[in-house]
Amino acid sequence: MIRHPTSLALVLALVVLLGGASAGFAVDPIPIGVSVAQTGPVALAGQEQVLGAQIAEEFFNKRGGVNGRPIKIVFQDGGSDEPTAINAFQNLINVAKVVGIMGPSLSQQAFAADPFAVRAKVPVIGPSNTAKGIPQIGEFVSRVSAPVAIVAPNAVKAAMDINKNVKKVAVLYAQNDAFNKSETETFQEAVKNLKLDLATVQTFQTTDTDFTAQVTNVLNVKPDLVIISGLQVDGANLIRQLRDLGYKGLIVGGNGVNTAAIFPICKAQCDGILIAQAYSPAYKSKINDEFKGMYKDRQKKDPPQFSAQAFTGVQVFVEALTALDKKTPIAKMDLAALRVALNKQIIAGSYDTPLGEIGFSTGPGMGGEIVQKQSYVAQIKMEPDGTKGTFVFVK
Ligand code: 1QQ
Repeated sequence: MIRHPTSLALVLALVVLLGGASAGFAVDPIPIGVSVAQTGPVALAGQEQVLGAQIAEEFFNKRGGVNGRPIKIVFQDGGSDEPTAINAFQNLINVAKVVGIMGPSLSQQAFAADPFAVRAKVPVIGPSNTAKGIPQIGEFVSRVSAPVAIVAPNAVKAAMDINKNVKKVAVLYAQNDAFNKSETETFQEAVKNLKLDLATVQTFQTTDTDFTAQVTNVLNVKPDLVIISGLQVDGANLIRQLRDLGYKGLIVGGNGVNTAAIFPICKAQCDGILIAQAYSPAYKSKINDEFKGMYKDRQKKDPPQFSAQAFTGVQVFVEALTALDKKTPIAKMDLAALRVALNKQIIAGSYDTPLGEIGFSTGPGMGGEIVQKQSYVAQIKMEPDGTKGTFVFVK
């Protein structure tokens, strides 16, 4: 028997709280973590990923979310380095209690942060991790970003189509970054396979700002083609200095410079750079048209690859959750079981996305690699005054 009025109030409050919590669980939004570079130099690409994820959240919630239950994207800045990405992952896993994480931006960060999710049995979808070995980090890691080995050689072939006399090639890469080391391996292999002459290989750091020594060595071999693997800021500065010091031939850039956010750095000198693409705005499908429309409403231009891949990562979570919920109502599952079942469902599914119809490889130690048919090459076209530019698709 409760006599004291405060005890009664306490019990009532408890009843309301518990009742509310259990009723709320089924209708509360499903938290999906997104940890990409919102700060630091990689935010040049990360801001495009944030936008892609926000558009996906709005798009799929308008469509009814997960069988009527909305999703909520929980953003946690992954920064541009490994410690920030690791912190963000731990926060999303332990504090925000997300069902899964899309992120981080860099392969370099993924090799450091993904193991924390693997140990906690939390599904991770890489939105832009293209280095060799990402899905092999562990059973809970997949990616919607086609690996460099599949995408990058297309840009070298495109350069040879444009200049049939390409023979001598100079390669430069950032040696302190996992993605760039992986990408340059692919580029150098492509150069050899295409019977071109790899005249020099120059290295730099993603933190470098002065590339005079490397550019001088490149100019000395008189290359017909220069291939660069760097991140956004270093890559764009290197391109600018190559042109400043007199290089006039073709340039192939890697995924690191695959964003219009480099335009303010290399300005008119960004013109002509060839970059392989895992997404084309011209891809014909209903969902791509819808995604493109929503992106254009906001940005007044076609969506870039990083936004399309981020949209796709969220889409995979939503559609896998929807399929899982139809088999086993997820509101009745505890979080640990849900995360494990969700990971299985992600890998098992196939998805009609802005990137095309995609799926994932399966098998022991092989799971989680994206299976995607489409790949393209774009060439940057700048206005002569260097203020504006576009990606023109050439393949
Ligand atoms: C990687 C990449 C970067 C260029 C993404 C921003 O492809 O780190 O794998």
